[in-house]
Amino acid sequence: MKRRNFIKAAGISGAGVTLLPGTYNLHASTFKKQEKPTPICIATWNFHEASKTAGELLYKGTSALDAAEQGVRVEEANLKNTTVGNGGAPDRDGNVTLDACIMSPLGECGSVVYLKEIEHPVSVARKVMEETPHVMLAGEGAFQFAIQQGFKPKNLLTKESEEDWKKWLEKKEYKPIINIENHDTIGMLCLDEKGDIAGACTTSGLAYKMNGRVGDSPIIGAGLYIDNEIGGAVATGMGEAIMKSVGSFLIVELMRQGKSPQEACEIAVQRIVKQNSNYKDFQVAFLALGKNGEIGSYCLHKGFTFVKYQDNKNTNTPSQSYL
Ligand code: SD4
Repeated sequence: MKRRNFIKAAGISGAGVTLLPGTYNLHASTFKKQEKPTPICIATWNFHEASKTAGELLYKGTSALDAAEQGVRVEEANLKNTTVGNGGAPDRDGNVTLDACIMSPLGECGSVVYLKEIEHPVSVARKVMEETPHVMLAGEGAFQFAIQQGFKPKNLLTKESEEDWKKWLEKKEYKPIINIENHDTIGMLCLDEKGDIAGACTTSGLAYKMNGRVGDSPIIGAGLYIDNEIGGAVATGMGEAIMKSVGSFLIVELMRQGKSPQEACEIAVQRIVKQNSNYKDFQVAFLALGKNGEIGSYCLHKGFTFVKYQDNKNTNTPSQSYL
């Protein structure tokens, strides 16, 4: 929806802001609900290999949880993806620090933040979920836990990423560019044969972020949320804006109230617009999947696409945008 229409629909005039709930003029869904959906994997951006890996597993009867973990691991290992796992862009001090989370159909979740030297943070997050009484482990503690669990440490800073970082250091200009850099976080939602939904999200975060910065991707409710009675949602883009809106949780709760996945994603983006006067300067995008197989996606700026694997094929779909 264009800003002008949104302002009209939301009852915003001049300095006075009166939000009229339920009056948004929202798009119809591109993907309709299905009577009995066959397994589906959807993922942010154009990660065909990752969605094919997860999708094929789903069609072999693998659980949504296993498929989501295996799917996002493809991007964690992909050296060409400089926003996830091995080969991820470092922070401004040269550290590659990874954030990831995973959530099961039972509502269990695990998360790691500021994890160094471990190629597959999503699998460490899963171990946190399954082997500890906690939800989130950070930094050195997360690393020690990973080592105890048998993960092998590895240098994740590739020669290319190091060269790019050194080039960046010449000017030290911190300005994430919409859809150009930092846009390859993978968030994935899987619906399996039994009709259960799980998801995972993994990233190295914003390139050249401050040392210690953590974004939305490992935060349950912000970067990812699953409620197996309703559906799931994942996010990508400027983590600070997504965290402020607890976007993925918001989407699932809107779906619980009867909004379609598409409507829910649009309302979440509109919430971010309302909360951030500088919304033109960054990208956010959401992806949602209902229990009935219905899909929604919406982003702030044009340029976000998502991939869906269903019935033996991948399709890539450009998302509708607010601007
Ligand atoms: C973050 N949301 O750390 C992540 C970045 C991202 O595609 O999604 N990039 O803020």
